[in-house]
Amino acid sequence: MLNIKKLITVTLWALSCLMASQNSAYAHGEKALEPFIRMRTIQWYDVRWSQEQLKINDEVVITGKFHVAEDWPRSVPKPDATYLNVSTPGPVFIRTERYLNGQPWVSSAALKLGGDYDFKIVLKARLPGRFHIHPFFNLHDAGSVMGPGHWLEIAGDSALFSNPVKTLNGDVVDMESYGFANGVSWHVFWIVLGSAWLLWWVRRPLFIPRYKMLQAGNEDALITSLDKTIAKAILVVVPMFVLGAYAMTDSQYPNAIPLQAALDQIEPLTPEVNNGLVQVKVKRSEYHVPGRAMILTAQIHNLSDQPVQVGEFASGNLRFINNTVGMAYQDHGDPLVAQTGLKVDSPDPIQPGETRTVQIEAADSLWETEQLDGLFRDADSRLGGLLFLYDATGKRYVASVATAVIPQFN
Ligand SMILES: [Cu+2]
Repeated sequence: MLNIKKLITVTLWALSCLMASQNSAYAHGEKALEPFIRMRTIQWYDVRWSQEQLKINDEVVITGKFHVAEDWPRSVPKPDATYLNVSTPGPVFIRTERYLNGQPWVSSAALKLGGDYDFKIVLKARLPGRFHIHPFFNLHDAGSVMGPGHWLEIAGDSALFSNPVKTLNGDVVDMESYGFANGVSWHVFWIVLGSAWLLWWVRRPLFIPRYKMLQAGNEDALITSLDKTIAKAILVVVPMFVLGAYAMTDSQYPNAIPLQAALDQIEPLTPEVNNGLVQVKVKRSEYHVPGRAMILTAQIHNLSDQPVQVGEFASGNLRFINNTVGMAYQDHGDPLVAQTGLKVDSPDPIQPGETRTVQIEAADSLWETEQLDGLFRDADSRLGGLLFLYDATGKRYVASVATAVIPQFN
């Protein structure tokens, strides 16, 4: 008896610890994804939120760009069916619009390796609170790849939320309540019917007593003729009921279209990343474990007509900024931006026509806190990321780099 009490106490204590720890955890598992997937699949950049403080029914627009890495990991299925979604803690927003390369995007689409895309998502605030929101990609057979997150605050009364939609035949319906009673009654109907049928059988001898009765040749006592009659009645009545309800619905809504399952066809933009004007070849990269620094030895070939400088390195949603160039967009509230994290050993601008080999150092504890340093424990320890170069006029050149990483442990 004492042992059972002890067991219950320990279980309750463990449960309350678990709940307490969940209250203070904000992450959504994005750190758990293997670094090579975060760095070498969807490479997000220029992601912006139109506003942070909203009221119920207000809209927020998320815009951004991404490059689909050329060096897509071998072990990850190719992006033949992908869906851009928004990660939220529950239905706190509804998504009203979504575009890829300016084209309305409803279904899934295939992405091309090496392709450049821009997106726009419009969300409408539904429930009050403070939420961390990420755009993210669902990749068929591979899982999800999170984009950069942002805190949004919604104020107001959730009862004021409305979601009117105009149907194809011109009716305006409120999606918050439309068909709700019908949906609930069908669920209740099936739950009651299913539970009743289950209870009908559960009240009989089960498992071992049943086995014993079978062994003793008493199987006739286990299934009565009433059971058989009820089973036959269900077999006839349930399909008739379903078909009847289907026929009624069909006559009530004659112009219904099925849920669409085709893929959208959307072509990449004209190349924005690796457009050939500034070419970057990474010859060697080392990760210094104690210094938490990635050091890239890169050959930069400037084919543009202006001198260029390395301004930023972005990888797996981390951004390392070279503040001596200071051209990169700086979101000071974003904890994943290392404002002074990037250094170049020869800081002079690379002249038009010049080819120079430079050492680029991206150093910050973010490598460790975001668990990207687990890279060299992977069987596929290759780094991927975007290198941003700027000329004096502010024009930007982006290069997608991919290279094997050698760890330096001391
Ligand atoms: Cu988040």
